[in-house]
Parts: sequence; C-alpha cells; structure tokens
Amino acid sequence: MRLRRNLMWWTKITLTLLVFLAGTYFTVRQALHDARDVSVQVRKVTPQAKALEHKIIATPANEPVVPRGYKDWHDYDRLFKESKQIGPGEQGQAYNLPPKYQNERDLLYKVNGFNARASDDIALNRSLQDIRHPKCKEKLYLEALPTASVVVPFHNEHWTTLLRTAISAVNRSPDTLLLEVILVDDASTKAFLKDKLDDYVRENLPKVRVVHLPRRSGLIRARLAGAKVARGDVLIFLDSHTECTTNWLPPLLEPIAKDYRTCVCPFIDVIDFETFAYRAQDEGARGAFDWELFYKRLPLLEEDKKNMPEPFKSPVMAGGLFAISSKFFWELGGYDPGLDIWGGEQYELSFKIWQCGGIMVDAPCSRIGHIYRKFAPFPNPGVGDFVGRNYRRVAEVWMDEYAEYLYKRRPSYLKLDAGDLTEQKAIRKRLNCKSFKWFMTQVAFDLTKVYPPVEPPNFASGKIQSVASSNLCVDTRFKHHGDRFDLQECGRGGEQTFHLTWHKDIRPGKRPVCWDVSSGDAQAPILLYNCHGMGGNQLWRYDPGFHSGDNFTGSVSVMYAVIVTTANVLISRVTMHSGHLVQHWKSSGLCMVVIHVVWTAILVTKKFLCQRVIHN
Ligand SMILES: [Mn+2]
Repeated sequence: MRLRRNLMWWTKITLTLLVFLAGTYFTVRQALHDARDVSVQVRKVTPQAKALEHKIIATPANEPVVPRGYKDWHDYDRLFKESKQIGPGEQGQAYNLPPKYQNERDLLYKVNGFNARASDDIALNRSLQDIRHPKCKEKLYLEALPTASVVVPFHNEHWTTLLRTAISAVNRSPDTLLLEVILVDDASTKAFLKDKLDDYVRENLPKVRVVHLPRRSGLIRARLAGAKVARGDVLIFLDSHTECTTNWLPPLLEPIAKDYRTCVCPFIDVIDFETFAYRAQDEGARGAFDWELFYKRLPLLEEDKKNMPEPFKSPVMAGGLFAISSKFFWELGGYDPGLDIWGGEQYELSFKIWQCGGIMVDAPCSRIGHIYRKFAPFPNPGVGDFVGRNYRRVAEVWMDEYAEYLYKRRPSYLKLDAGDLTEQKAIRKRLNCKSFKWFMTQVAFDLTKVYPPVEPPNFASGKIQSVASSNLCVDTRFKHHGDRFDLQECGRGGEQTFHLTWHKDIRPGKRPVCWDVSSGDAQAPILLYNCHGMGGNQLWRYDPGFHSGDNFTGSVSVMYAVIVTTANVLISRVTMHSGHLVQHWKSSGLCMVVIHVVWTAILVTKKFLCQRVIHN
C-alpha cells in the first residue's frame, strides 16, 4: 500500500518536471526564433520603419479591414488591363457594323436572330463597363468558397458568341474557383461546331471542354448531360450567348457555401442584338408567373431595396442562368427527365427547391449579359404541344389544387398525355416537400394580387369607334409586339374588339398584348406591347362622365387622350386651363379626331373619352 503511494508520488514529480523542462525548451526556442526574425526584418530601426510598423499595428479607420475568413476577390490586374482595351464593342459600347458588310450581316442574321457579323469584329475577351451597384466594388466574400463547373448547352450557336461566353467565364473567374466550362453540343449541324471547335478549345482554353450529344436532346436534357459529367461542387448553367462580368462568380457561390440548399441567380443584363452594346435590364425584380405559366416579374420588397445589393429571395428563376450545388441538384432528382426540349423546367426546379426545403435568391453583384434574340431562328424540334405536356407534368406533380387555374385557361392541357409521373411524385414524398399552397402563401405571397387565380371581369369590352367618322374603328389587325396600328372600316374583319381589363390595360381580343405608350413625346404613338399588368406605360382609365371641354376636377395634373390621325392612333397630352381641358392638337393644324369609345358590354349607347392618365 505504502510502496504504491510512494510510486505514485515519484511519478507525479517526474511528470511535472518533464512538463516544466519541455515548456522551458519551447519558450526559449521560440524566443530565439523571434529574435532571428526581428534581426532579419529590421536591420536598422529607421524612423520610417517605426512609422510603418505603427501603421500596420494601428490600422487607421479609412483603410479597409478584411475580417478573418473573408477576401476581396477582385482581379485588379485584369481590371486595369481591361480598362485600357480599345476597339469595336470595347467597354461594352455599341458597335455599328460598317455598311459594306451588309450582305454578310443579313446572311448571319437569318441563321442566328442577332447581328453575328458584328460579334465577329468584337474581341473574344472584350472589356465591359462596370454597371454593378457601387457597393459591390467593396464587397468581400468568404475565402473558402466551393468550386464551380459551368455548363453551357448549345444548338447551332454562332462561333464568336459561344467562345465569348466561355472566355468571359474563364477570364473573369478566380482560377481556384472555376474548375471547368462544359460546352454541351446538342447535335448542332454547323460544321465548325465539331472538330474545329474541339481543336480550338484544346489548343487555347485548357479549362473548357466540349461534350457532343449524339442526337438532338433539347435544352433540358442537354443541361442534364452537362451536369452529369461536371466535377465542381456547384453547377452554374449559362446560356450560350452570354458574357460574364467582373467578379461575377463569388456572389453566386457564397450563399451556397453558407447553405448548400440555396439556388442563386445572377442579374441578367442585355447585350443588344444589333450593336452588342451592354446595358442593364433593370436593378432587380422577383421572378413570378401568371396562370398560363408565362414568366413575370414582381417588384422588390421594401426590405430588399433597403438591403441592396445583398441577395434577395425570388419565387422563381427566369430559367437560363443560375447556380446550384451539385449535391442539392441531384438530391432533387435534377430536372424531371420526362420534360421534353424546353419549357416549364424553370418552374419545376423553382417549385421543387422551395417546396423541398431550399431557397432561391438573386445576387445583385453578379451580373451576366445575355443576347435576347430578335427572332428565333431554329425550327422547333418538338413533337406536338411539348410545352403543354411539360406544364402538365409540373402542374400535376407540384401545383396541387392550383393546377386547376392553369387548366381553366388552357383546357387543352387536360387532353395531353403527361406520361408516367410515379418517380416525380416519389421524389416529392421522399423529400417530404411542402404544399403548393405553402409556396403561394409564404414565398410568392404577393403574386395573386397581380395575377389573381380567378380573373376579375373586364371593366369594359367593345369596339372603339370614331365619333367624327363613325364608319371608322380602331383595328389592331392581329399585329404584334412593337407594332403600330390604325383605323379601319368598322366591322370589316380585322381585330376590332378591345377589353379594358381589371389590370387597367387595353387588350385586343384575348391576346396578351397591350396598348403601350413608352415615349414621353407630346404626340407619342400607341404601340402594341406584351402586357405586363403593372400599370405604368400601359395604365388606362376611363371616366364615363367626362367629355372633352368638360370641367375636370380629378386629382391628376397631366392627362393624355387617345386621338387618331388618318395614319396613326396616337396619344396626345392635354392640359388644364382654368378648369377646362385645352386640346393642343386643335391649334396644331393636324387632322385629328378625338376618339370616343362605345363599350358595348357595359354601356351600349353612352359615349365617353378614353383617357390615359399620368400620375405626377
Ligand atoms: Mn438565350
């Protein structure tokens, strides 16, 4: 017993001694090491060195403090080099192709739907102006960000626009973050997209590779094919005629680094289809849809505006450009492989993300330009109403009782065979996803205010007939977005029935085009424009008690009235003069007629002036 206690005592003493000796050894060693370092760094302590040392220790308030774990990801060397670049389209400026290339231009326009000949004169690594929110320039992002694979599906893309997509992504990404750019050739028929592309990429773009699909698969399956071979932590899908701008990548990756179930969309800017000028589309909006599943946008929330340029929540993505972790993408089953060609996939993925535990945000500091084509140059590869079939699949699996609102507007979808939905419904069950009602009330909570599931009735419907020449009626003659229209003989074919809808816009027939005045000129033409249902340039109202010359006691100070010349339907500014409307056009010498409206649906005989009202 005693022996044992002695032994323990000796052991304790020995251990304490050992710890003490080891401690002394390391302290002395560190001191010697430090002394050596100091002797190397400060050979002679000059006043300047002292000041410098002081500055480093006591960082003045105006110097940026980089918090631990964060980093300024800007590539300042590249930014400086790009700022010196000059030439066609440089700094994102418009490039006007010299007229001598008109023939080449026309040929390439036909096959691309944009001015591809102009693109050919613009450097593949052209510079762009920095149009980001000013605060983006100072933003720091996590140092530890996941790696990214960029997936770019294409079918018969033009050479220079395709390469500019890849090169802008590579050049403007930190080397450590961008693993690869995968170009997925969806069975293109242009010869240069085969061996020539493979050779070019092999020789010039080590991070880029091309995957050729053996047969035409459509956008959705081409994206899936690219995603399957991607090795990065994050999948970034891009369109094949885009340009990534400065520091676009870290803002897409950071929200995913913080929570892998976040899907992030960049701001999509506009590359002009004619001149390749780079400009903003807007400064942000939340993605939405109407009940025919047309993509729409909702205004930012007050808190989103206040937090700019921090990422804000968005109910659905536009579709073409987004980042998602590979892990989450495949947990969700990727895209429904039963979706054909294109259409509806952006809703399928968006609903799935939200309903199955993820979130979707837009990152204002990540901006990518996109060429919106003037027209679609390719024939549709799909059979029958493939978009309708896709919508039906999405509605059946994800939209619950809200699917009825779609079918009510598109009864033909009920007759389409959507195919086998077992696997998709199993995913929803397996991931314990929430209901569509949850999505509509918690995520897209303001959507039904703008796009009510059951449309309120029109305010009025009928012909718009000239009072001065009662045989003439406004006729849009089935014209399209961007077109003007005029008067025709009443009842002579054409498109002469109009609706003043509950959106307070005017639509011919049942088409989603609206009367729109985008110019602020005193006598601006009224054009047909895709309806946005948000008032603004498309806000019209009528005042049944109002006739020209009447006293006007409304609260608005500037009013416009619909007038017509022999050739155009115009809008004209009318101003108040001591309580009376002064009609400017009367003194201008032009031949114009005030249009009176006969709204047969509501007021069979009463005539009144249709006004467009600008609220100051
Ligand atoms: Mn596109």
